Amino acid sequence: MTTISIEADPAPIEIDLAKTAFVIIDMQRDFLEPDGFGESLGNDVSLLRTAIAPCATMLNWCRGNNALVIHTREGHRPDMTDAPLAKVQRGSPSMRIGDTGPMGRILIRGEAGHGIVDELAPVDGEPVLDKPGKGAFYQTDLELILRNRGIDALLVAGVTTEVCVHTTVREANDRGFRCIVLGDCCGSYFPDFHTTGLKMIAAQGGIFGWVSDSTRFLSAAA
Ligand code: C5J
Repeated sequence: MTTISIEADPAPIEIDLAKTAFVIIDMQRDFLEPDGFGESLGNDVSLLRTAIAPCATMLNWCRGNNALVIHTREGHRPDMTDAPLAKVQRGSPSMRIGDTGPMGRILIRGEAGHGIVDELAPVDGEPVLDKPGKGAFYQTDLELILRNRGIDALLVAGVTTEVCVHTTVREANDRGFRCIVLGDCCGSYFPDFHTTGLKMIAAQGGIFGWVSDSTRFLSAAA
């Protein structure tokens, strides 16, 4: 057991590193790469790409210290039988899930855009969860994996802060996992949503969890 205390908002938090997993949400080409789906919708992907380097540093630490790393990808089966109509019909008719975008069919498993960016590519032994929804617990075996490994705290990273990161943190919090969201490892196309999204997690005494960053985590773990 190695217990560390991480500086965080609203207060420092103690975690046992043996019971902690690093969960990286949806760092997929379609959201992060120039020429991806996100950029084709007019978004500035550089706002998300700032999260890549801190995530890579965290990955490196986790791999060197035998910490559980879990990657998620948002997307659907090629026949889209797992995609609710209400989700598919959202947005502009020319840019919907399953349509052909700059890197293949949008949010469809197996397409180039659905893959995780090269800088954060999963390695053997790191579970990769394909999720049909925004939350990483919905219709996946994430909870089973975490319980089987005795995990009680999550270091959470990924995109976007206010959508899939937030949904996952809320789901995890309701299941009794303590979430420490690493703000510099997250990103949003809307800077004010990123800032407010992080504030919402730590507000009211940490209503959904704690907010810290990779620097504060790494200095606690050193
Ligand atoms: C994620 C989205 N990953 N914004 N998806 O946040 O649709």
